[in-house]
Amino acid sequence: MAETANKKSYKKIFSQLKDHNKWFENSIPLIASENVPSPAVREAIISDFGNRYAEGWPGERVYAGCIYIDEVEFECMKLAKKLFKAEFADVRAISGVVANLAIYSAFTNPGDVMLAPSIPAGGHISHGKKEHSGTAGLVHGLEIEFYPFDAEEMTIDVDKTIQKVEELKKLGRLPKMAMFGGSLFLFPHPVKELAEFLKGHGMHVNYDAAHVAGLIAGGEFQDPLREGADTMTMSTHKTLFGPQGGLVLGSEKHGDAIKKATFPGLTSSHHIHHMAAKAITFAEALEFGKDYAKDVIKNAKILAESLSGFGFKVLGESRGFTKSHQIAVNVLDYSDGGEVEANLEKANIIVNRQLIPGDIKAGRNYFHPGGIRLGVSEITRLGMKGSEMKEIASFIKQVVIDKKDPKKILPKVKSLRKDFQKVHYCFDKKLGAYEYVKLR
Ligand code: DSN
Repeated sequence: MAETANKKSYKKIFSQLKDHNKWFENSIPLIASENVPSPAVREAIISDFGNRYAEGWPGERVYAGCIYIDEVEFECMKLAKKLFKAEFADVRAISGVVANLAIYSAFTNPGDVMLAPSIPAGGHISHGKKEHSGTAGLVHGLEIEFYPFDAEEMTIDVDKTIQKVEELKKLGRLPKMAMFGGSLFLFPHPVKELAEFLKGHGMHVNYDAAHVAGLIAGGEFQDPLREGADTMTMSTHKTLFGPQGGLVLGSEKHGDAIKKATFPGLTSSHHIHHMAAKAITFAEALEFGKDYAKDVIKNAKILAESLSGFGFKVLGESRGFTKSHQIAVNVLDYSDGGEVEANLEKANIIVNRQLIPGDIKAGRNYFHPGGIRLGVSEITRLGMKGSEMKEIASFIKQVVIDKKDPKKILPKVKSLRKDFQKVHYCFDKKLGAYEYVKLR
């Protein structure tokens, strides 16, 4: 009998899934918001937990069948609290965006003003205005005021923020929430310097640690909950090397509002297989996170210095380029971020184009911004160190500055990748980082 169109689609999907894994086995993945999970995390993700509902809080579910799920979720919360030294953890947000929405819902009302970083200054779409379809504006009806940003220092300007808040107060637009953190995140944000002032003006201070959660957990970035943030949100799959998901942390007094916002407010299923995988991640981060965070920051610095040495305009130069997993490069001397992203991809070097300070004023847009963003979380996890960072910088230089045919760089990329096929900083390393698992 001839193969049906349905069967053809079915087979094609599997062959594309396999091709994707093969491609990543032979690539240099530098997307700063991504990472590769451990084999243990992958095992939890395919468990039967993913087929169940467990609405509510562990021990108070609205479904039967949750005996083991409850035990894992209690353990997950315990590990999250230990990892981030937090009194309260809600591990149910299914993403960083949902974690932020939980905070907006718990501590603000539609129409309130929120202070947040703009996108070219590193803000995330979930902090954004309604007219940009940002979650805060579009979904929760918040009005957004941007922090003044110091493009030289690549961080929020403290003095100008204080002035801006005073001005907003006079205009009757005092924010109810201040959001720190974001997506382009090279240096710690001034939480210590501003939290007391902002809270003194009645603001709830949240820190979005999506990008830097693994560095905070490893004790190698800033420590927002000690520096004055009321709550901290994050996704669990960037520098924190877990499954895609979210996490909300705070103190006991914030617990009730966060719990209600998360369920029934924002989740029905909280993707319980991912919850179990988060628990595994927290245990691995407690065990290996310090070394990992140190190595990530070291690698980022070496990659940034090497790129700068080749003549690239790496942002944050006056402060040593980066204190996180990220590097931002202004590529306007060569073309634009969109073209650079596409050319590097042809050499299996995966980066993303990036709006950088000054882009919007200069009329550049997200498709053709002035920069690219690189992150070393994933290649560090694969065991790469300083000499590989230097080699990668040279590949990027050959494609972008020397304008060599990316196809000529491709074999060099593949050859570099040969020795880096396992996940490090985890308990069990048997399965290859991108090894395809067939269950059929
Ligand atoms: N859009 C992602 C980033 O790359 O920062 C985060 O959600």
